[in-house]
Amino acid sequence: MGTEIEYGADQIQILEGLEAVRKRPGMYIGSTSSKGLHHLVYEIVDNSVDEALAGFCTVIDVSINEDNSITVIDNGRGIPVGINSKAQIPAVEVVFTVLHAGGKFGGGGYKVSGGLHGVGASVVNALSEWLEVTIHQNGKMFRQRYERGKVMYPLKEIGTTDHTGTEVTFLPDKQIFEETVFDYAILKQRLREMAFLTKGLKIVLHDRREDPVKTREFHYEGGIKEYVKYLNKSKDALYDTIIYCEGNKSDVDVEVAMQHNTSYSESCYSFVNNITTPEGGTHLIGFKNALTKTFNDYARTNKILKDNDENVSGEDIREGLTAIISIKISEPQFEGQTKQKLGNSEARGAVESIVSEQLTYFLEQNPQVAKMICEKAILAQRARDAARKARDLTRRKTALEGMSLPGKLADCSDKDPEKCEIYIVEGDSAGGSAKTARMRATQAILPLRGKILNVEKARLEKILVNEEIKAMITAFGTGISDDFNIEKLRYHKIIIMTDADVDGAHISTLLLTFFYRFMPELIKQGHVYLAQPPLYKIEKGKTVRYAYSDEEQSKILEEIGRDQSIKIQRYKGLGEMDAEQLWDTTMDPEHRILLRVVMDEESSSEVDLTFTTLMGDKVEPRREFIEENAKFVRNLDV
Ligand code: TTJ
Repeated sequence: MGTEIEYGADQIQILEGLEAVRKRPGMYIGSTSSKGLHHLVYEIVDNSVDEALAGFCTVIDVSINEDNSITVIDNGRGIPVGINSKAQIPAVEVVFTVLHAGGKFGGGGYKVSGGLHGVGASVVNALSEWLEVTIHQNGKMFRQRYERGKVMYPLKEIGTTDHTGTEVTFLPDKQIFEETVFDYAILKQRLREMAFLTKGLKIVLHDRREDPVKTREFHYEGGIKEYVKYLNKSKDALYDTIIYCEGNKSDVDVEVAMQHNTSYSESCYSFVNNITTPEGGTHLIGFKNALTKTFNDYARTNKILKDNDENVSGEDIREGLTAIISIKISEPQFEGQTKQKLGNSEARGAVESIVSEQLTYFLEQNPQVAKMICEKAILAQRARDAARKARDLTRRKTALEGMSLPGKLADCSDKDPEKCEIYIVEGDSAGGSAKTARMRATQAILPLRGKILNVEKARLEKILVNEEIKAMITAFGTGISDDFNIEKLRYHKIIIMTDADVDGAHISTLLLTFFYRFMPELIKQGHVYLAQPPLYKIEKGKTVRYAYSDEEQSKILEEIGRDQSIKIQRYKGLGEMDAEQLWDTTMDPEHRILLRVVMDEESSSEVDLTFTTLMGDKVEPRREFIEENAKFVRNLDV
């Protein structure tokens, strides 16, 4: 005999609210792709992080269960079970069934919230086939279960307990999400970041689909200082200490950690209430202003900069800098294209004054470190001036000044960038076949001679004298680094076409390193692709089929029937294909396969670290990375 649930006006309004979420999930979690699926976890975990920020939770335990449901357990005070006066139902039921009820429980403190600004637990509930919450509070255990947001039974007492906390298990709804298999690596990256940003909080992640269960624990008493150390692990630090500033001003909690390394790239990551702000904003501006002013003042006072020397620029001071800027603010205003840029003006002043004051003190107490940073900045300034001169040589001058496109570029005739694509081809022979094979109107070919420079360890002025790099900069038309202007891009598709072997993969990696370090917008705006030449040519009598993977080869062999007459060729290089085959298999927009290179904003610090680990000087971190990721490699050419 089930319990008849009375549907009063409120209950109907609640169901309509959650129905709205199920009708347009993208409005609440951004998308129903893998990104939206993983957002569900962050929405739930954020509540426990709030409890940690309030000082009541020290451990959050996250499990990917065998059925791909997620369990989150914290040792906080437990969601209140008392009747909410307004809704006349238990507070916990409000949290899971009333839209946007995810606001702060019991007021005060900061609420961290997922990338979509805390749509709360009720959205997760609406988008789950089922969700169960168990609360340990006042020596008693309580439980409630929902299915697609509908209450299955009133909150009930189910036993006694010797601790407090909240446990939530939910199974994402296959009717909503295209993909309901969680990616351990995605959750690992974000949970590690949350632990770095919440010093002292222990977050444990279990993958119970594995046997034995795979478990990782993230616990950083040093918080963002340990984050900087982690991001610098594949680089050589310029000095041992991690510079750290923290304080509160105009109701803004400010935390900054930074350390220079010997590289030439800048890796500054900013966060608001644990949300990453890849477009920066007022907190990042305040940080940069404080840095530039403090170092120039110090350099002048200590005669490192002479009176007639010009100031070092912000970029010069931030060359080789790894920094985390993390603020907590009660009413964040997000702006920008993807609402990931902070607008609150009080944040700029708060960060600027706290960093200026504490950094000035640090430099005075650590003159050797201060001197090293100033000298590196002055070197960077000189290199930048030299680069400017060298760069002016690569900027396409008007026809009058004679600077034209690189000789070896076979340009396309159409001038509309939207329609045009440029193939960066490894080797002159493949370049020759590509020039013959191409569609002249919209396909340009730029052959590269062998391996290009590894820019991971090079400053701008060094790469600007490299012929292959200059040719690409001139052909793309965008300029480079802080001169870069995406509006001037001459081709909307930049297609890397290399041999399907280890050398080809290495050249692709070198090209991606160059694009990422000196023209990141090309990748961020989705202009970079990898051509996929076929791995096998399968002939049986007159029939010729091409396979792009081992799996596809087996499928084709099943289809056409295996027998002695079959001839299989494993392509080692583009040069083994004539122009017609190259066109049919790899360049014809009707049939070719292109892999678009994408970069997920949420893991930008991880992408940066990956490039450094793979392309940088240090061998040990690279070996570890390869060991940890070798299992994901496909079609390895042995
Ligand atoms: C907030 O302040 C009043 C007493 O209750 C506190 C509270 O609700 N703490 C809390 C909520 N701890 N953990 C949660 C929570 C945990 C998970 C996994 C999911 C949700 C929606 C909330």
